Amino acid sequence: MRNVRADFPILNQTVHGRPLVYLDNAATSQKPQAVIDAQAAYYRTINANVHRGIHALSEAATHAYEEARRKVAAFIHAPQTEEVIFTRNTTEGINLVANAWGRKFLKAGDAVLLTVMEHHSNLVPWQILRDQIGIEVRYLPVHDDGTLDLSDLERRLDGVKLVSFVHASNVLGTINPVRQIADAAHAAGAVVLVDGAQALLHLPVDVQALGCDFYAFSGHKMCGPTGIGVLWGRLALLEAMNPFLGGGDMIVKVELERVTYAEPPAKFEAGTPPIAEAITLGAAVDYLNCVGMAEIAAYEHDLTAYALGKLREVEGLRLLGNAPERGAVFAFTLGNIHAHDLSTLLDERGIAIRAGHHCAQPLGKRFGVPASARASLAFYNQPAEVDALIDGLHHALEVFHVS
Ligand code: C6P
Repeated sequence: MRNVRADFPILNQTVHGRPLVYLDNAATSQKPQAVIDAQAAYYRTINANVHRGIHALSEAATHAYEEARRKVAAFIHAPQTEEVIFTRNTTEGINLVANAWGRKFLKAGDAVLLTVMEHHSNLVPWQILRDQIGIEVRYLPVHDDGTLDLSDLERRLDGVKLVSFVHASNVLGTINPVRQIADAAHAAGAVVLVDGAQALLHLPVDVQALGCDFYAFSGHKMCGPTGIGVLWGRLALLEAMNPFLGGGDMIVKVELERVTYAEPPAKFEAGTPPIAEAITLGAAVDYLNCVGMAEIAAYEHDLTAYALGKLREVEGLRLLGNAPERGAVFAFTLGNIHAHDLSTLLDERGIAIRAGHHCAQPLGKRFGVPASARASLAFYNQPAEVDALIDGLHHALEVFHVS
């Protein structure tokens, strides 16, 4: 893993005169040179619109775009390539399900089950449906250690049509038991959507083994570019759903009186798609395959253990969540130092972390912490960067005279 660092040119710089220590990977990941090159190569050589022109460039762009879809499908072990829909990001994937599935199959009084550890992107779309069509929104509680409270799952599933929850928490680091929840949800007749935003960079993901029906994620959080995401869904569900956005490329025939929609995935990709971004996401998948997801997971497992040990030694540090199954995401408070002050002090040392509510305000409320600091690691981080963070935290304690 020491060698992979050289693949990321952005990491080789100083910030405020110090070597950059980038520990904000849950917000967005950095991009290897191969990915940066892939986007430039697309624009340099085959830039054209897809699925439209009968000319060499358009055919090359269409081929590369569809090849990217095949790469993504293989990466997540999707049974069929047509089940991979390109979106803008995780948020759009969840909104797609809420609108195209939810508005067709949910009616007033139907329940959806979420959890208290969701990112706003998996809360607000359902709250909009609650406010607009009268569905009930329920929440699985979270234990003090940051695991989901599944003790009453069967009862909570009564009357539930859809269960939607995060694979890996962007605050607690918790990795949820997707299969267990999906099996229980299916036994209760519910459809299962998983928010995989924080998983793809860190774990091998197999949607068939997870047993879910939909899985949403973002390209920018897995070494790919911004502006591209993926919604995977079981073909039968995608076929039964309403379209999401209407326009070009998602139709077979348009007459003034009627319209015939295309089959998935085209049905959900109205308008000119993010072509360069999708192709570049394909390059990110190639890169991650090359490093190896199993190797990444093993490396991060050790790095997580190292970081946890060091963080626990810092006096006055309160870590949010302590789940046995967890990733390298550490949200914490330090004495009574405000997270924003902490982040500013660390930034002066070239250390990038996130501070605030991390777009999970109900979770912050659950832990009585409206704002926390968060360090999130990736496979290109090293133990020495954890040490730099720990030094920075001791410095903050001195500056704020916290003993
Ligand atoms: N979390 C973070 O700093 P988008 O913005 O659509 O690419 O991803 C949304 C999203 C959904 N679910 C989870 C679990 C997430 O962590 C995120 C994005 C970033 O934690 C930015 S708020």
